[in-house]
Amino acid sequence: MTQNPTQDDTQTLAPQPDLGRRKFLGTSALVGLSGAGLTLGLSACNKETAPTAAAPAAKGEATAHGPYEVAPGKLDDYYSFSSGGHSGDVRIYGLPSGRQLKSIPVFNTDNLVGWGITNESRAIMGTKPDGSLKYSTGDTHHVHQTYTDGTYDGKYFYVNDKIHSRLARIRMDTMECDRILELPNVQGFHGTFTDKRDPVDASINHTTRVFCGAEFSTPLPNDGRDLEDGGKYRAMFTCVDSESMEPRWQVLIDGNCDLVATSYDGKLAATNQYNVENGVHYEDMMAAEMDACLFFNVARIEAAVKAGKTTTIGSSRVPVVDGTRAANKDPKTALTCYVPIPKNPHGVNISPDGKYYACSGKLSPTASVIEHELVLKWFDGGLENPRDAVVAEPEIGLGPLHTGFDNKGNAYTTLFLDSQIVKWNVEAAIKSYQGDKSAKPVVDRIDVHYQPGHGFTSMGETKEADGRFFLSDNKFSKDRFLPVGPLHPETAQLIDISGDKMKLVHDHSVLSEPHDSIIVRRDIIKTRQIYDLDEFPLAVKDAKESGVFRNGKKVTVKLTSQAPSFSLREFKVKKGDEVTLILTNLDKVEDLTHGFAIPKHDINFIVSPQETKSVTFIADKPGVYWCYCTHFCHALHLEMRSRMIVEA
Ligand code: RUQ
Ligand code: CUA
Ligand code: CA
Repeated sequence: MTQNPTQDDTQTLAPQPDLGRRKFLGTSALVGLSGAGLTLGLSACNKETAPTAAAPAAKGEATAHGPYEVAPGKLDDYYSFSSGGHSGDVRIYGLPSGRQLKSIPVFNTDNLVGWGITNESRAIMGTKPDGSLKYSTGDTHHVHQTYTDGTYDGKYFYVNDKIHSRLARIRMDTMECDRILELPNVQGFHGTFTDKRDPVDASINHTTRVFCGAEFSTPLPNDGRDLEDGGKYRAMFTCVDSESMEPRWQVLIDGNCDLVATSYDGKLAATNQYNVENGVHYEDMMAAEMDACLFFNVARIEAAVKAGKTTTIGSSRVPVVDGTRAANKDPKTALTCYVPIPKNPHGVNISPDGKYYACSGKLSPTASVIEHELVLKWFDGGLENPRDAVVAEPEIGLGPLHTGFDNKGNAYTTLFLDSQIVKWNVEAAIKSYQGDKSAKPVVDRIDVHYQPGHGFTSMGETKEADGRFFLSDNKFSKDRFLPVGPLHPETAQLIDISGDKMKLVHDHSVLSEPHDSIIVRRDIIKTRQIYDLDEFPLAVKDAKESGVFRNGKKVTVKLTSQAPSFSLREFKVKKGDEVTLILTNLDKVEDLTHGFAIPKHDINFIVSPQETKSVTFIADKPGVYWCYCTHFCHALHLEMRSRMIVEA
């Protein structure tokens, strides 16, 4: 293999596939998609049937690795923050290396750090009256960071839980979840996006809202009424305050929400809708030839909320405005605009210049390009038909899902069924739509392995899109890694998009099941390596404060850690005591984390430098229990223990 990636020929421009032959899968072809669609999906893995791409690319050969290698001791150029799907966590990777750096527990419980075990994490996750966790499962799909001036500011990022309709916030200085909110009256909270500025107040040029789209419709309120009457099921779009993490308002809509995008001027939020039919069964959801991309006029909605044109649902106090078609017929007062899009679209992404939304067809081989200014024009009464906001609809391949952008006007869309990434030029697509036969929207294609879901460009969801890398998160890895049993890892494939032709750089395995990711320049992220004792109300600030403090059956044990010992060599409690143990790590040295495990009491957590955590448990078994440091910290790590004596 050549050492010079520019001489590598694996990325030969593929012939344009015969889209006419496979054009616009008709409804009849799609009935029974669960069978046919899956067959289509998997058959695209077969080399015999895989369309396009010259032979070397079909083999999935990477270009020479050298120029992209992150040598020992060198740091990656980018962070990638990636949702972990139904693992319930979020992962951090370095790019271009693909090295996994961290898993941040969010909706899952985690032994490594004690998430779901410590009192502090349980308070964030939420508990039932009996003290047990309200939920211990979650499904993270979409991650989006806070913005200032149209680019990332490194403050927070947010991730959704589709199972229980929760939004979590992760602070980026410590890379830990600090808040979780459960949205009222919605199910299947799927797409989410931070806003980029305020639509009205020009001085607010940073994120203050997080938008949340509900994919599933339910009776409202969902308290046992209208169980069988699918016609009464409704979905809502929710706006959450990014600081207080309280819901600000909700919009009752027709159809459903899927992915969410926000405009750079703060005026619009968008969601693609694959179920304008409001069908309960999937055949119904595929009935219409056109679904929609739904736009929300943020300023008008907030004015309506202020004016009290709202209702509430069930016991929720969150104001709800009416965004249905029937209530929004006059564009000049409308809160919502439904732009028709073929067919069961998936994914809506805004270009870094803020001008265009790309909404992929999924069951149509097209991407629809919607011009931002034309949607605003419709809201001003200057555009008769919302469909006229569509300025291009190039045929790009089968099963288009998500689109990333570079800094040169090109879009990169994942093609699930074709197992490809297609590069297409937005302006060429617009010209072609206007009838210019010489305009060729599709510029390049590259095979990926296999069936990509999301794809992301470096900094591509900011105005600082840099056009260096595209990451394809693939849903099937099949033969790309050593076999590890029936459950395969997923593949992430890094593609160099800096030249005319895309170049596969490498595969890295990712644990199931990543969904979305953002690729962030490393200089934006400023983390802390050491906590501040004062952040923790319970901190044991001096080893001399250690001890056992009894209040009836409730006992508080305070101790500190300093390598290689805990401040209490032993502590005594009585059988049946409710013990709250508070541990502060007084070590100040970077990377000097201690662990604390209590055998037979299911306690295990860590404390990083200057951090305090607490746990509460019942000491219900008389005996001696060697509490020990679980996290390798010192030459005498094994000796770092404390003896819990439970007296009968
Ligand atoms: S969705 S594979 Cu959960 Cu992000 Cu499109
Ligand atoms: Cu402290 Cu290991
Ligand atoms: Ca549909």
